[in-house]
Amino acid sequence: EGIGLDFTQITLEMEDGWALLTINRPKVLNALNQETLQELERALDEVERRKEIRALVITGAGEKAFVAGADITELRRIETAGEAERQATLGQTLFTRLEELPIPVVMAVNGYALGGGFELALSGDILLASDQAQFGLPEINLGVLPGYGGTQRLARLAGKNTAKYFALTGDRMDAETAYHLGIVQRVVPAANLKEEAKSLAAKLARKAPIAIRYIKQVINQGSETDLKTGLRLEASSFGVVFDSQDRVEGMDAFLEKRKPSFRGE
Ligand code: CO8
Repeated sequence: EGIGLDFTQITLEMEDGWALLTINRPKVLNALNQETLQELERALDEVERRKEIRALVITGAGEKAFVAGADITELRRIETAGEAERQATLGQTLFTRLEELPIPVVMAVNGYALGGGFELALSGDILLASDQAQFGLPEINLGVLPGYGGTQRLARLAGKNTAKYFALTGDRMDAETAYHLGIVQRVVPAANLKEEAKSLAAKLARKAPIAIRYIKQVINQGSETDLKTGLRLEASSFGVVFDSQDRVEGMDAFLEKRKPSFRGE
């Protein structure tokens, strides 16, 4: 089922309890222009509005690319430093919103994830990569730097000097390397990527939504604080989640030797 049918740069489809968002500009390797970012924003509005959506998968159209970065044709037309800063901030805000979405976001990286495309992938919760995927921050080769969070998220995820290496050289890494650096959680043959993403999203969609939301939040916020603050956050969230009906259901189901049915209450 297609939802948000007036999109022209992306598609948003409702699956069984989860949604599939595809960046759909294959002729330019799904490069992100302003219109695409605006549609992404609207897609997130829709995803948050529809409570039946319990996981989101993001991928790129076509065989070759996930997203090959910001649209360089548009980038070239930016005239002032102020406008460049404004656009970087807009993109960052959108990717942070994605990162903070109360449902899990699976990035199904089906090919090139470069520049803004790598930065988009880095704002997801779980990265599945095709064995054909390539990651990189080639902004340096354009005489600029990553502007949608790449310098920050890659350094936090893979370490400072790993981030420096890739941002300074513009070198690309393959999926296997990204896996070993802890950037990607699983590498699968290209032909299986869709199926893998589908079954992962379906699995996540069956979990208890409140617990899912707090797990994401506690790990995200906790990784930005000291251990003691993070532990307090974990304990208080544990208390909040313990108050849910789904907690009763989960534990009863275990004791009654049946599958739980979580309702997000
Ligand atoms: N923007 C615009 N067009 C693109 C982009 C892009 N990022 N990437 C590819 N295309 C276009 C090509 O121009 C080409 O168009 P045409 O058919 O009209 O010639 C078409 O897509 C197919 O691409 P190629 O022919 O180049 O395909 P190849 O297989 O030869 O190469 C590559 C694939 C290696 C992925 C190559 O296309 C490439 O290097 N692309 C650019 C990658 C890049 O530099 N990305 C970083 C962009 S900058 C960025 O992301 C900054 C983010 C932060 C911005 C913050 C402020 C706004």
